[in-house]
Amino acid sequence: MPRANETVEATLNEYRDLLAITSPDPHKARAYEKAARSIGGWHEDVAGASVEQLLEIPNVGKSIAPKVVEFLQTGSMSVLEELRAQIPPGVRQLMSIPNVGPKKALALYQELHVSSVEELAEAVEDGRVASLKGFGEKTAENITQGITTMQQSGDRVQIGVALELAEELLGELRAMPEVLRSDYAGSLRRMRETIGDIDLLVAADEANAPAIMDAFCSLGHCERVIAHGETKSSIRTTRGLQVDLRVIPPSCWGAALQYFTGSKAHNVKTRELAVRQKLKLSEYGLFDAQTDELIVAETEEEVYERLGLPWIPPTMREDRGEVEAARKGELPTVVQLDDIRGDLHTHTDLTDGLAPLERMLETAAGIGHAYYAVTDHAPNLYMQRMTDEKMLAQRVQLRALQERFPKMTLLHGTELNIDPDGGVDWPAEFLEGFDVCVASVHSHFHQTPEEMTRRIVAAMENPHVHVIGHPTARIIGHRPPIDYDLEEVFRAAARTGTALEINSFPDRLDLRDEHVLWARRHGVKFAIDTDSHSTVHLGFQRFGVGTAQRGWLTADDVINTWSLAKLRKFLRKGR
Ligand code: DGT
Ligand code: CA
Ligand code: CA
Ligand code: ZN
Repeated sequence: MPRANETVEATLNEYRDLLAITSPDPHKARAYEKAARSIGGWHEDVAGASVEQLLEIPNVGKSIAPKVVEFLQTGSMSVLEELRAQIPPGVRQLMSIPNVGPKKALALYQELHVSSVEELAEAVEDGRVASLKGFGEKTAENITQGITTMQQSGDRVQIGVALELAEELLGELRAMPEVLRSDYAGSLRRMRETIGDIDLLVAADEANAPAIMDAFCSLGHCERVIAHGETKSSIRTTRGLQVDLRVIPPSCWGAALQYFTGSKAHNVKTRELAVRQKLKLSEYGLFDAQTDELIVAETEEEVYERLGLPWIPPTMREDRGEVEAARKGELPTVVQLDDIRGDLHTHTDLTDGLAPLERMLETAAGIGHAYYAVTDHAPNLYMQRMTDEKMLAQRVQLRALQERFPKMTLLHGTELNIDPDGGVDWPAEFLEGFDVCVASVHSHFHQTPEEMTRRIVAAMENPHVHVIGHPTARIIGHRPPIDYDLEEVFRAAARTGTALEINSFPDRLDLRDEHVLWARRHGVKFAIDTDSHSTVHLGFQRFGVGTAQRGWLTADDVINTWSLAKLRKFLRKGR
């Protein structure tokens, strides 16, 4: 079951958006935004919580708590219903376009009667937006850019959302005794960063297929049945994502899993390989092309083996040379979640994290980390109000907590801000005191590519900077990656011994898979970190590991799979 926290977060965020449109007081909307984030990241499930219990959550005050209780008890909030009646849903959709805020959304609706992304695109096209008071050519151009950024992600959803839904659906299907095996296939199994639709497979006796299909089409998640067949059905879920379910005989489970995992390009390669061996590969199995006799079908391993290949991890099946490498016996053994020994980028409530230090440490220890770095924000991110004194006090606190965590070495770090010239927040003497420093771009996103390249290379040349955090600063569907010379930066990372982060947050996944693959060829090392701002984020490492696998990384390429001794040597950075 999903936690109630997520639905409360989504509801408060909707209310926040509508308030931002209608209320002249921006603080009010911001208060709801903070509360939404806090509840989303709160460690306990808020289902059935009382006002008193909710008041324990940071940023949840006397005005918000009763509204959340109302929502938890009745499934809606009367104040939200009132605003929903005033503002059509399309206006809120406009706000999800990068570069369109609440004021612009309202003006577009009131002046031009625009209430959908499509209508806005038209209004930009025919010049109505540019001639609107307070808009102009430049704004219209920015809006076009925003629409493009949004459309590039299309109707695809983030992997985090899709995986959670797939696991829930599989949970329900697995409760049926007729279901012998089940799994998800498609882009989700390959761990692509966004998912077009979820592909579920169930192995069952043919006679039971109709009952399974009926059950699937009447699940609580189902908003609309798109197709209801005997062995294949598709539904649209309440969260707007399509799910395909196929029921297959247990005897050809492996062949079906291989086929429906894809990618299409990978399948073309494996089918060609079959043809060259006078075989035929389909979702039903691997057959003799002449006699049509079935050779293997039950497991993926058998299918690959009969093709003359080792089993290829799903995350590598993108036709990026994996079939050729496998044939030559040169497929790398990619990093696994179990290989990860620690996290080198995390926050606490000393800056913008939600949980206090101790709670983060308890959760990290529960995951089984051998080392764990706390890297709160440095002072140049002014909003966070960091000071030297606060940072040093946290270090004392962390050192004192060490004895409570005998199996996990606590590292004191910080997340520095790379300024426009490549400098960072503190001088060398102060940086010397940290065990690990992550450095990230948090401002001035629009420098020229030349300036940006110089900036990042300069940061890497700093002997106290160990990891570049979220190297392209993209937010999937919201902010495009910053533009610089990747080749130059990858070379400098290898030369200076600076790791590049694979930020595991599902809307970042930064560096992205293709760039990881590219950087790896330069001998760059990586850190798969969560950038956790709450205890629930500490589990995101699976997404970072998926991205690393898609970039063909081995455990040796990833510094936080190393022993502490080896890691410490890397962190000395030749000093
Ligand atoms: P998505 O849903 O856009 O995120 O990406 P996929 O890869 O999940 O694509 P999808 O759902 O259309 O199909 C799932 C897998 O099924 C796909 O990776 C390969 C296989 N498949 C589907 N249709 C075809 C087809 O027409 N030919 C071949 N060779 N494979 C197909
Ligand atoms: Ca799919
Ligand atoms: Ca599909
Ligand atoms: Zn961070």
